[in-house]
Amino acid sequence: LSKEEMAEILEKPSFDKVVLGTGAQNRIKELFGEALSASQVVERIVEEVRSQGDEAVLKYTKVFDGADFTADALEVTADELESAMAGIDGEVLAALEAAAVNIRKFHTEQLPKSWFTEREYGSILGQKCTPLDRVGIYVPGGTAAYPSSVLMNAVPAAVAGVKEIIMVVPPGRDGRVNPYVLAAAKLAGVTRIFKAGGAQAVAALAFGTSTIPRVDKITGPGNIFVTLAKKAVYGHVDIDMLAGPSEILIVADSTADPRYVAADMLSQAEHDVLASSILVTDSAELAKAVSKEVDKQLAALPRQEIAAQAIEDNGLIIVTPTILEAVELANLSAPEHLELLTAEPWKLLPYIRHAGAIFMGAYSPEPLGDYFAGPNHVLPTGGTARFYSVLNVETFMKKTSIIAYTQEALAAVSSQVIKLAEAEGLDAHANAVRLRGN
Ligand code: HSO
Ligand code: ZN
Repeated sequence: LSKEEMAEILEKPSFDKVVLGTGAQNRIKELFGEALSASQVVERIVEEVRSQGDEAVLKYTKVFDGADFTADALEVTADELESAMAGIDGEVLAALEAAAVNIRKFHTEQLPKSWFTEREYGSILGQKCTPLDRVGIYVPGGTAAYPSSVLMNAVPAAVAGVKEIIMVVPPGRDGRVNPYVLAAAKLAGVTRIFKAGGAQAVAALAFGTSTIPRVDKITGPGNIFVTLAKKAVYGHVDIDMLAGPSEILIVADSTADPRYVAADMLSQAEHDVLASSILVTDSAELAKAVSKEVDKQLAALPRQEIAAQAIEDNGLIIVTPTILEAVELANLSAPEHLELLTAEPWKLLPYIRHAGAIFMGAYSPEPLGDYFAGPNHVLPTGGTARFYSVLNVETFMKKTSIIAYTQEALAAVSSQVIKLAEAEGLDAHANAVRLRGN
């Protein structure tokens, strides 16, 4: 196949082309009195929260989450946090703690340094790194309420030095939040937690309400409504990225164990019916064995319905003439997760240009990165690894330039600065330099 044909096969569904199911469409008609697209729904909710604050947040929390609150019950209390910590499985808590240690350690290595450099005549130039004041972390609800994602968002923010980390998470119908999510928030150093989700929570974080404070940046994954809401508020606040369904692409040669390949493909398939799992190999024999193995392992999975649908719709096995052509397809796909299950993965690494995270060799399965190794699991999807980075400490920081000239240093360049100002017709600019003499 040509490169263009391959690109078409590897193309992922775009988040702004998502067609809502008939159930959701009917619900929208019922709620808003007319048929609306997902982005129109989001636009309305964002505007309503912007103008009416808590009232709109509470209204949509009741409508979408089935939880009926007053504004003073939106925030998770210290008692609720304590009882969540006390009520969860001790071994899970210990594993979360160990994961948090690894994540903290890895992200501490990423801390950028402010720097200063000396130039002619005693002038100094520099770059100052500052954490954001207040950030908002979105955590999905329901079966996608992952404590690991709480750690992956909040720990880097804390390492960056962010003073206030505000978390939002949709409550269940009973008004409660998954206790493991609360425990992870406590471990990670989240400052305040609010029981709100969807576009209404994103809007509340972006514009602030009487109860929910306005933040400077919103990070974290969510469903299509959350993603569209982040897009809608971008510019009022910063956002991390527009995340879509999980993806894995495995480049494997004949030395790979088909059981490992199949298991790793299914690990992402079980996330979502829209997840994509792709194997690219130079071994036709491995391709056949993996195909068999996927069916076998799938049959034993509790989430087999979701995983089977994902494999059916977006599962692919591609056989290439050489392993370097397999790597080229990986670059074309720019997957969220790329596994190199080859005899010498380090030899392939220099050829990889586009991937969110790269997992090297047989003993670095993707779920190790999801939970424990330390690098972040909030990664670019949908081919956006071409231009987005993995969530990291600098996601929660910004850079400011420093310029410090001496009189002599300014005098040495003033005629040239004045020339440029004059060329742009900006005489006040020229004056500011001229006045200081030369
Ligand atoms: N693989 C997901 C993250 C995750 N996995 C959370 C398990 N829990 C991100 O692509
Ligand atoms: Zn995962």
